[in-house]
Amino acid sequence: MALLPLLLLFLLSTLPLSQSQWLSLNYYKKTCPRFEQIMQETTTNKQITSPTTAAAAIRLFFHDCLVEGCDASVLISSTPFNKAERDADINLSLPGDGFDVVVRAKSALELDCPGVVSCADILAVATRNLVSMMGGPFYNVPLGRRDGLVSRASRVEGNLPRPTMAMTQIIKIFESRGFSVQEMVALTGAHTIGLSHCKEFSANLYNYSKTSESDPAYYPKFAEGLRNACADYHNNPTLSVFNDIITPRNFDNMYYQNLPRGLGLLSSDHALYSDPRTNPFVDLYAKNQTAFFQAFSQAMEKLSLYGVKTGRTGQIRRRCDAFN
Ligand code: HEM
Ligand SMILES: *[C@@H]1O[C@H](CO)[C@@H](O)[C@H](O)[C@H]1NC(C)=O
Ligand SMILES: *[C@@H]1O[C@H](CO)[C@@H](O)[C@H](O)[C@H]1NC(C)=O
Ligand SMILES: CC(=O)N[C@H]1CO[C@H](CO)[C@@H](O)[C@@H]1O
Repeated sequence: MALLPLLLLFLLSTLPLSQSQWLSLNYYKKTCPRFEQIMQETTTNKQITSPTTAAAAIRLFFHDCLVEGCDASVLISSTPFNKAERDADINLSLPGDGFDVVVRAKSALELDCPGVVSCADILAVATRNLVSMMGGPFYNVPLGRRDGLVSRASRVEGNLPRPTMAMTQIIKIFESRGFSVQEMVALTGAHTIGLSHCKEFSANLYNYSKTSESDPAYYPKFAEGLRNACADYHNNPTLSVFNDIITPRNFDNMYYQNLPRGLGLLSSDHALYSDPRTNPFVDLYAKNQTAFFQAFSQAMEKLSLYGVKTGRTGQIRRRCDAFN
């Protein structure tokens, strides 16, 4: 009698086989034993020669995962027949170093174990390695993602957060993918490193309102510094500013400490502090870096499993920028 419910439970638990059950930490142990070592060497060398790589790769990974899942769809180049994800307007600023670290790792891995390692796994592990190289936490990245078969610029808009979006809309983008407000706040702590181009926040600097040249959410001296730094941004669109001006090269919790001081850069950064739904988590992570690192690790591992392709829904690309 007690067997029946047990059997049912067993059947139910095997039915909706979640994708992440296909993944495992030692997925390449037999097929590509030097995977971890090659990834470590490639990410370290690349970061030492190009220190902007870490931030570039983290943002690239985030954009990859939110559109079609973590399946390297963002790495595909456009063809005359398909305008790919990376050529959506929002990517204009996805920096080359993020793509390059993946290409380098793929080349090295193809020499060692051809046709085995997916570009999606490479991007996920490169991101993890670079986070911890910058002083951030180390977290597990289960492996076995396959590379996606779809990459379309038209699927990008609305699926990625923009600094000008209302907090309700940003929260919706994350919640519709199963990420809580707290997880969203923790993930956005990635703005503790990297850059933003002036055009992303210039509307808050110049002619902000009738009564104020810049957004009063900025500490006045910081606003003045930003206005100077970005003065020529119309002529020079490459002008950019550190997301965390206090410790731009350390992965720490300074991003959250900056926000109450008016040292946030993007409007969405300011909103994270001013919105009552997100403010308690900003407060928590500003006070306690351990709590931030734990939350960031868990949320990044969860993000790395989002929309993962397995079996026939994906392939192992020969080149990361083209479907086979
Ligand atoms: C809450 C919503 C978010 C918004 C509105 C947002 C928006 C932006 C914008 C506009 C930039 C500047 C891009 C540029 O000018 O080059 C940026 C940079 C960056 N973002 Fe976000 N972001 C968000 C969340 C995230 C998340 C969740 C992550 C990662 C887990 C992330 C990682 C990064 C990184 C690392 C950079 C620096 C890139 C570099 O230096 O090349 N962001 N973000
Ligand atoms: C600010 O706005 C005013 C009126 O709308 C305009 O005349 C002026 O050129 C603007 N200044 C800048 C720096 O954009
Ligand atoms: C900081 O957070 C960690 C992890 O959540 C917790 O164990 C620790 O007690 C917190 N420290 C303080 C001072 O609140
Ligand atoms: C790096 C990159 O691919 N940038 C592209 C992003 O989108 C714009 C507009 O579609 C393209 O012109 C860029 O080349």
